Amino acid sequence: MTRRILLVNGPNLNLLGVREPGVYGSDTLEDVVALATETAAGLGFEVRAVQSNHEGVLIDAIHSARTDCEAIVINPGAFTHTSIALRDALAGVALPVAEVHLSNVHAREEFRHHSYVSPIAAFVIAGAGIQGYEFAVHRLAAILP
Ligand code: CA2
Repeated sequence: MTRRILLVNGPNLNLLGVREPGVYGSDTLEDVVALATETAAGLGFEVRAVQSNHEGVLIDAIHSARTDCEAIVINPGAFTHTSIALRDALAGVALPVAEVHLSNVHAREEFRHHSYVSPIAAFVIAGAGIQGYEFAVHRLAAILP
């Protein structure tokens, strides 16, 4: 059976590498997906990648993972700090969730310090740049049965 991880990237992450390289680095979203995909392949997993600027699209993608994915890696972008709906969707599918942030959100503005997602995440990685996605895939593979 195919073992699969859902990789979710939220709003504005399509701009990675294109704008604000000082904050988010010069790697692109394509690089993020390639890194996660290659890391997962080495551990026997496929990656299904979705990026959207629309909350409902992200929620639908999370719901769709319920039946055919074993875990979720998510950078919810700014929805981290605002979206109870996204958190409810993640909690609802009952898969292990890795919350990843490129930047160290705790060293930034106060409004980035709170995450609606963290309490339901298996673990959180912040400030490791795109390597955080690689760490997340490794850790998920280690904790999955
Ligand atoms: O550090 C992260 O990964 C964040 O999830 C990124 C979000 C931010 O709202 C969170 O607080 C922390 C923003 C993603 C926007 O990405 C851009 C990339 C390039 C240019 C502009 C935005």
